[in-house]
Amino acid sequence: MAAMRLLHVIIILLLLLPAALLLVVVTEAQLSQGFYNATCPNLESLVRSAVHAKFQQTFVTAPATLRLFFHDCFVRGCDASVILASPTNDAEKDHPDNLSLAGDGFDTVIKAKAAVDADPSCRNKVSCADILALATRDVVSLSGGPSYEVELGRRDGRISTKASVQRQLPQPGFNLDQLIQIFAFHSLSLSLTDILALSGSHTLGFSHCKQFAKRIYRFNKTTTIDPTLNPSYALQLRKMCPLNVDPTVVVSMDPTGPQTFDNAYFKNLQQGKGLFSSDQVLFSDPRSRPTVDLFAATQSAFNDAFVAAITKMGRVGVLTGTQGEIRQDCTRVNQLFN
Ligand code: HEM
Ligand SMILES: *[C@@H]1O[C@H](CO)[C@@H](O)[C@H](O)[C@H]1NC(C)=O
Ligand SMILES: *[C@@H]1O[C@H](CO)[C@@H](O)[C@H](O)[C@H]1NC(C)=O
Ligand SMILES: CC(=O)N[C@H]1CO[C@H](CO)[C@@H](O)[C@@H]1O
Repeated sequence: MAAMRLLHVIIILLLLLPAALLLVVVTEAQLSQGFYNATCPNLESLVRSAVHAKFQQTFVTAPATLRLFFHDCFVRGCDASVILASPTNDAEKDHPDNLSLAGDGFDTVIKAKAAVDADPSCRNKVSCADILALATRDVVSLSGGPSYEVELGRRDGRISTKASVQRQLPQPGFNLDQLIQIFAFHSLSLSLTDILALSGSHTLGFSHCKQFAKRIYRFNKTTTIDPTLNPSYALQLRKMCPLNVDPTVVVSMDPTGPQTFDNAYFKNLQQGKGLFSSDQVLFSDPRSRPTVDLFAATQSAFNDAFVAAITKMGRVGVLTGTQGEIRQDCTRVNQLFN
């Protein structure tokens, strides 16, 4: 009889075990808004003033930081691995895709980290990954976009490889199926609405000519200009990006202005003025066109979707708890003996 009862208890425990394990995994992976409330109560204002100072020096701070956060999250998760420098030029930032990563994004994080660490209560307590997430929120709102609460508690990664960049970032020539696939690949399966809202980031910043040269010079064997491109916009682009243009030349991704975070991106798509195929396809494809129309018509619908999507993106592959480390210098992993 006692043996039977013991068996029952064991069976019940075995049944509960997976649920208990799941709970541990789930709680471990969670970020929270008040994560540093006790350890670094002034964190948000310290980051905000450092970012603001940098933004006043150069507007490029905004697009550079926003894109840096995207690249960080998409390659190995939001763990600031994109900021690590490699003595052998073999880190994520050494991949050719980094040409777009203007140095000002890196500099923003480094300056904000210095401001945070200058406060004795915060010193070496806040991850570079969280500082990048906060700085991203700040540049979006400084550029006229929405302001939002940022979830915190990320830890910094110790690994950064050039090779990991290749398959993880979307390319400007992607069609909708390829975009859906690569965004879904990132564990939290970012939805089609998330893809649209995050692509709205292309309301800010610049692109090098080579990213879309194919669309204006040699679309395919029989067609020179991509027929989904507005013809007068195509000619404008050819003027700004003549053949054999200096590879450092950049053009605004939003022809109505690269400095304001607004829904102009979606209005541009309606007029055939999406700079990349991966932008224009969001309007050409009937699956996403209704959402483009909604975001073009209603700024607040775009803002709300953007906040939801960037919050989701900020959870991709994060290290939490005792994983990773709190990097002391954002550009290098902590030395074990120092
Ligand atoms: C949907 C797939 C995406 C593709 C194919 C893509 C591709 C690109 C490319 C090729 C550039 C220009 C790089 C250069 O030549 O300088 C660029 C710029 C930029 N992207 Fe994206 N991107 C995508 C999604 C995103 C997302 C999700 C974000 C942010 C959440 C983002 C933010 C930016 C920003 C802000 C810039 C301007 C950078 C600057 O001016 O320094 N992009 N993107
Ligand atoms: C952290 O502090 C903020 C601002 O004081 C407050 O709104 C929030 O509720 C706090 N969160 C936690 C989890 O303590
Ligand atoms: C080139 O693109 C045009 C426009 O999309 C299309 O009609 C044509 O069939 C394509 N030609 C080739 C050879 O792929
Ligand atoms: C900001 C940054 O790290 N840029 C590097 C990008 O990659 C090229 C080589 O592909 C380096 O020369 C840049 O320094």
